[in-house]
Amino acid sequence: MSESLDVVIVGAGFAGLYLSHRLQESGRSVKVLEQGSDVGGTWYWNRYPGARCDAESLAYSFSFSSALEQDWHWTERYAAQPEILAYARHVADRFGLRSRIQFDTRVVSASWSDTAELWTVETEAGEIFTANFCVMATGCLSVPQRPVIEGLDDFEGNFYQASQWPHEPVNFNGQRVGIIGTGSSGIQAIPVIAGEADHLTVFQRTPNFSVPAHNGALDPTWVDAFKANYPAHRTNHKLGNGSGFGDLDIEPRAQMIDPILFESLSDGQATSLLEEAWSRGGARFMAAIGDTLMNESANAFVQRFVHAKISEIVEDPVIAEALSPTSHPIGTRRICVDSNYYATFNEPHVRLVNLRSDPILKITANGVKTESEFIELDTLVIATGFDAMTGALLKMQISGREGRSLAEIWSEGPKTYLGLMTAGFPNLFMITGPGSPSVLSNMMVSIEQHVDWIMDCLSDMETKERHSIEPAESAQAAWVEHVQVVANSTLFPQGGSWYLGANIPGKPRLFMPYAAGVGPYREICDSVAREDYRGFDFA
Ligand code: N01
Repeated sequence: MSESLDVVIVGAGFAGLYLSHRLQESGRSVKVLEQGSDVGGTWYWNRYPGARCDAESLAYSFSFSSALEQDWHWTERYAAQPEILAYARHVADRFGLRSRIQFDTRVVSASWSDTAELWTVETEAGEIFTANFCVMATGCLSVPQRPVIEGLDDFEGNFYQASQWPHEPVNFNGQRVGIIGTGSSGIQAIPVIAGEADHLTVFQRTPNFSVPAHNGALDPTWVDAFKANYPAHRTNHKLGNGSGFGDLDIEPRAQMIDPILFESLSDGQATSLLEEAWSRGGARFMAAIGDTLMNESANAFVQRFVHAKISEIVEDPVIAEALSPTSHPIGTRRICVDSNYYATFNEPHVRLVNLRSDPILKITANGVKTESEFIELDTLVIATGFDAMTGALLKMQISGREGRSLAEIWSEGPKTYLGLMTAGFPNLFMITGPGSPSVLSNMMVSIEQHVDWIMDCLSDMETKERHSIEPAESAQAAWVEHVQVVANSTLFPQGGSWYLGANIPGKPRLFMPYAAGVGPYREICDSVAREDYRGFDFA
């Protein structure tokens, strides 16, 4: 039996929630298929100790309902995973979204019929849904990457993957714990695990740059004053030339701030800007000097500043050096935001194993064998990242016109127009897809922008009696090239990061997110719509 709908959405994270709300409001029939047992997407799965957002709570939240933004009380500057999940649940309940969501449902395929002009979406259980439109709200970091390490499956102790953490509490008391992976997840988890475990061994292959969060409880007076200006702040976040994280001063700043360029600063001035940003905390550290991600000298200066900070915090100079990244410009791998990460290595029961000088040979039933020693463990945690941006899409069998598969068409890297659609796949939208600011932005800003754009597009199609939309090959090719040109004008491609697919063996190397900033990107999308959806073909 199949169910026929206007729109099928895959994924009930924040993107799926907001889109289903807008569709429901517009009177369209919609079904959301979600593989988890609840809403929340990334915040449903990533329950590892210390998991919290690296965007500030007042910015990492929906703006579409002023009643919601006024009513919801964030307790901390950077909300922890349980609070963000509670927020997602609140949104689902408040807007009556649950009745349209089918949980515990994994989509295995989506195929377009050229004759019926419909999508057929099939689940693992064999259920079939047909719809005029299919929207992939599948998240950018939703397919965990399991490292290829000999013997990983042989470990007989407790084993956890950060991005698939159990729902029951995990207790590390009295245990010898090992953790592999020092990206954002590992850097958040390590201080918290160290607080419980008898002994913690951190297996680090590549050190990452991390800045202090200076997290803490939010001051209700500050929150009230900020919320009094919420619309202006939101406009600022959406239209600014940065990543949409925005300023969190009480008085909203100008939207387009002229960046302070490195060459206009003396070393002393540059250092004071960095000191101020370091003591304020958070990822906005990267914006202290406006061309840090464009100018190698600026970047090297900022790197040296952070190396000096690591040396100040970490007592053992050998460990400080091992923790200091030298393989990539700062910010070209996602900057981490931590609470006591570097200081954790001063604890006598915490050890760093530098896998560059002492690689893992294999994992055995009871520990990790490196080139120089055997480390016995009761518990092993892996925080080894994701098949980012394309992983969830390519895990499904998606086929478009003439049965051509997305995997085949993207075999040399993802090709999209605006990160919203792919040529040959009519009526298939992606939210925060490759080619849009996506993972380089505040996801809430980008999700709302994509959903609003899609809703306007659907209404326009209805008015003009158009049944299908897809990008023209030429517009798509020009966009793919533009995304690369923008990326190549920055230092990002030097990062060797998951932004490029570099963490997955065999994955094509292509810089996937659009690096020009959320404001300029929004302006492009809006101008495309104003010009009768320039670059799209309709049937
Ligand atoms: O994953 P990562 P993540 N042997 O890919 C190591 C978002 N996020 O889950 O660099 C040994 O960054 C790997 O080493 P290397 C955020 O956007 C946000 O931490 O490949 N080590 C690296 O150290 C973030 O960027 C938040 O040499 C191996 C680590 O595993 C993104 O998710 C919180 C290995 C993977 O780091 C991904 O972060 C968490 C091997 N075989 C995540 N394979 C917040 O909002 C991999 N590694 C704060």
